Amino acid sequence: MKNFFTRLILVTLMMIFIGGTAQAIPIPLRGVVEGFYGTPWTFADRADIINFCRQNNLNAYIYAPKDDPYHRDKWRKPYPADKLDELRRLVAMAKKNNVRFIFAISPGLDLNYKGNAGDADFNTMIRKLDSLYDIGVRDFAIFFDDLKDDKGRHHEDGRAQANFLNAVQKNLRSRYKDVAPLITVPTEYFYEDMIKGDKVKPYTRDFAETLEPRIVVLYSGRGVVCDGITDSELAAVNKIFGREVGVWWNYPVNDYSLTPDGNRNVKLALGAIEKLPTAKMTAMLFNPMGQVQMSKIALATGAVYANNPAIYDAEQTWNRVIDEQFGRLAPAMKIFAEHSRHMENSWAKVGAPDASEFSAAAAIIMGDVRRKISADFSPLEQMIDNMERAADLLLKRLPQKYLAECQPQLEQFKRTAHADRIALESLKAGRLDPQLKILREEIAANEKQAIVSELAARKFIDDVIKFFDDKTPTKRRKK
Ligand code: LTM
Repeated sequence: MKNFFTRLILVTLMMIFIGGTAQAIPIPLRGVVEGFYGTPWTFADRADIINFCRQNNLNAYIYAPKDDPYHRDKWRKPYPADKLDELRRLVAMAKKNNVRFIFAISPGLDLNYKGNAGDADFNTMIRKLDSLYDIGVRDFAIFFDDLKDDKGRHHEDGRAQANFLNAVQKNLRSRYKDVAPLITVPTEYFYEDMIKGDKVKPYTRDFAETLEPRIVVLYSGRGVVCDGITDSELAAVNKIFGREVGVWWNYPVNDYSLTPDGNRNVKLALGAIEKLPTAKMTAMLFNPMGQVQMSKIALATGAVYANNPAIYDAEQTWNRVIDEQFGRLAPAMKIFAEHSRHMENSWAKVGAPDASEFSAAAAIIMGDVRRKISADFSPLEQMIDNMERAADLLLKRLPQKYLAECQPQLEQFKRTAHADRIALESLKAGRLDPQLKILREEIAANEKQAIVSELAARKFIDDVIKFFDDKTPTKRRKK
């Protein structure tokens, strides 16, 4: 009997859940942190993103552009009147849209903690934050990320930083009753940097022990840019800091997608937010790309996640938000975006693999031709047709506000699809079309502006060239 009742309760709970009547549990603080390197967003971009936050039930925007000098390099300097006025208008807009405008400052590059210089810096900080309080800001953040030297070391004192934060919070909250608890990012802001062996490193230990319990700590996961956060990873960091920490999530940010000559943002991160915790947490902030419009695919999926992590389905949400954002161009945008969602370099790895169906189909064909068995080229041929058509359509019909952010990548996508076709034709004919090497050079030259599908569609070109090169005696090979 007891068993029967237990099952009845379980089934009822499941029915409530499946019936969609289960209460969604949103992450309390959820939104966008403009925290990337490179040209900061414009006033219009920020106004647009505040509106986007409201539409997507995100309730926070953190102002933290690394390359706003008044935010970081010259944090002591007051904002000039015109900049302050822009901020005032954004704060008012955010308030109207029920979005918390969180003003962040990053003083760590040269902040003094001790003696007269320490007192002077503390007072300068309070004056600066007061100037933002006066234009309506009620939420403040002080960040200490990215303070490492060339050798990857930092010389920060966790206790001094935490004492500084505690004192700022005490000062603000003693004078202003309507200021929210501070938000911070420590210098060791990813798990692997907080731990040595099985011990918490001294900086993190001191910072965590000293920090006033209401101050909100954000961290970025196992690494700076990493492939998800599990509930147990989050729990381990909660334990270190003795509070529920929040997450600064580095997707879709692409400021680290650089070319050797220093071009930034060359690959677009157009995938879904994925692999994030379902356990209760206090804050989730997504760091976007400089390309504000193209960031909205990932950000909209992030909004769905943050509003109900327990039932979030990344793939389904990604399809839905692209339908909503691109209407009749959505099918083409999905084809393009699928080839531009994985971000990876020596220290970063995030986002679903690019075009996994393409890679799978290409791998089957390469396997067959290597084993000299007759290959079915049609699935890949169909995909390449679709890629070329999608690129043409988007280049022709995409509204200017999007094209301005993704034209080089679309053109590169078109080039890549065309080269894929020549590669496939070469395999079919059993001989390398000499055009293919020329096309590969063209793609390589354009990677200074745009990278697309480097581990899928572009890799296929390299694989095919290598396949023929391996068959050809070295003397007869053309470059
Ligand atoms: O992630 C954090 C906390 N800080 C910086 C960001 O400003 C930057 O945008 C990302 C991605 O490069 N990496 C960081 O370390």
